[in-house]
This record gives sequence, C-alpha cells and structure tokens, in this order.
Amino acid sequence: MSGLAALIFDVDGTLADTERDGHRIAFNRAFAEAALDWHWSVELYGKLLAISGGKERIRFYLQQYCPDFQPPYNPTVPEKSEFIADLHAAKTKHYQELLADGAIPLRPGVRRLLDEARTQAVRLAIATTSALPNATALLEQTLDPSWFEVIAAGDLVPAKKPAPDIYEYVLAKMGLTPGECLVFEDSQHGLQAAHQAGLKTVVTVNDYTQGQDFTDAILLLNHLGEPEQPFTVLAGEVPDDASYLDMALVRHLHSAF
Ligand code: XBP
Ligand code: MG
Repeated sequence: MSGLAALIFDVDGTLADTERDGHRIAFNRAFAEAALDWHWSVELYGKLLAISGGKERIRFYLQQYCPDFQPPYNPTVPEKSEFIADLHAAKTKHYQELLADGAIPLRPGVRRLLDEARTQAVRLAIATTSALPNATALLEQTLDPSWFEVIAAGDLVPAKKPAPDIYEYVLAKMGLTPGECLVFEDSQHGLQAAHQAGLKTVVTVNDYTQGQDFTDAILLLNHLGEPEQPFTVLAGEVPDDASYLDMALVRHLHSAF
C-alpha cells in the first residue's frame, strides 16, 4: 500500500457552499443584465446541478425549459454557443463580485485541515468543474492559490465530472498514483469522477447533495468538523473519540482502505 502524498479538493460545495448563494445568484444577475426573464430558484437550481459546468448548465436549461429560444440582441444571429459563452462570462463577473463582498465563507474544518496538511508537507491540488477564474477567485478570497500545486479547472479537460478526466489530469501533473492521494468531494458526480480515476474519497454533503448515492465514499460526513463543532458521521467508521477530521484521521482512513 502507498503512503499518503497528496490531498485533492473539489471546490464548489466542498471548500465552500458556493452554489445556492453564489453561482445561482450570479447566474440570475447575468440573466437580468441581459434582459432575459429567466430566474433560477433555489429548487430549480438543485435540478440544474445535475449538469456540471456553468456553460453546460445554461445550454441544458435552454434545451429543457426554453426550446424555442433564440438569442435576442445580435443582428448577425450568433451561434448559440457564443451567446452562452457571453452570458457565462457575465455570470463569472457577478460571481467574482459576490466573492469580493465576502458573501461565501469556507465550510467548517477546511482551513484547519489544509493548514495541518501544509505543516506536514502533504501536497495539495484542486480538481473542479468550475471555470478557472471562479476557482482562483474563491481561493484568493478565502485561502491562498499558491498552496495548491495544481489547480485543475473548467474546460482544461474535454469531459467534466462525472467523467474522471479532471482527476486523471491532476494525477498526471503531480506524477502520483491514485493510491497516494485522498480526495474531498461533496456530490455524487464528483465522487463518481474520483472513483473512476481509482481515488479514495471523503464526501462532505450539503443541502443540495444530501440524499445522493455515496456508496463508493470511504467516509460520509455532514462537514469536516472543528474541535468546537463536531462532525456527524453519515456513513463509514471513525474511531470513537474522533469528532473532527484531522491529518491523523486522514492517514488512518487512507491506510484502512
Ligand atoms: C461545480 C460546477 C460548476 C459551478 C458553476 O463544480 O458544476 O459548474 O456550479 O461554475 P465542482 P462555472 O463542484 O466540481 O467545483 O459557472 O464556473 O462552471
Ligand atoms: Mg462540488
């Protein structure tokens, strides 16, 4: 069995609860700015999250909810993909403004665990479906992008999660085998992507992802926990005295599977 060399983190939903009060709001602001009467409610957005990637999500929404829609304001009738790309670029700007306002904090235990991993020279990486500017903006606002040896994001690979491509990219970049890493995810798509790449995964659920199938996770938690804010174990086993995920528990989990 290989020793633990690296932790790989998903971004949205894992480092921070970005979807409901971040990405969703930014999409709606971009729609309003483009004079579109679309509104993605909390509930509808939960359904749309079945599609990974912001541009892909807009395209899916058009197909499913507005099949007759034509882009309204370009006399040359642009390709739909160009319209979607412009709308997504506007959404990225709004998302970054929300981050700059400090609207989106890290989830419990994230900074503590990353700090501890760094003191133990465990390598760190990011594997996300979000656009690179969005992932980087969150890291700049809440942590430090330079902590992460690889930030693999967005369109870097052709197939987004649940395809394993983004994780395979990270492994190749770091020159590591799956057995040397542990992944942190929050969604079934993310877990599937990591699992298909042969990676062991801890899942911390959130409002949008609780209830999904996490059978392949080595541990399922409500969050990583803090000394003053214990986690709840939803599936899997931890020692009786464990109430938050620290590097000792990470190493224990990694060696047990
Ligand atoms: C989550 C996603 C992203 C975000 C929106 O990715 O699917 O598409 O919802 O971000 P992950 P973009 O959990 O893998 O980080 O609009 O930048 O795509
Ligand atoms: Mg996620």
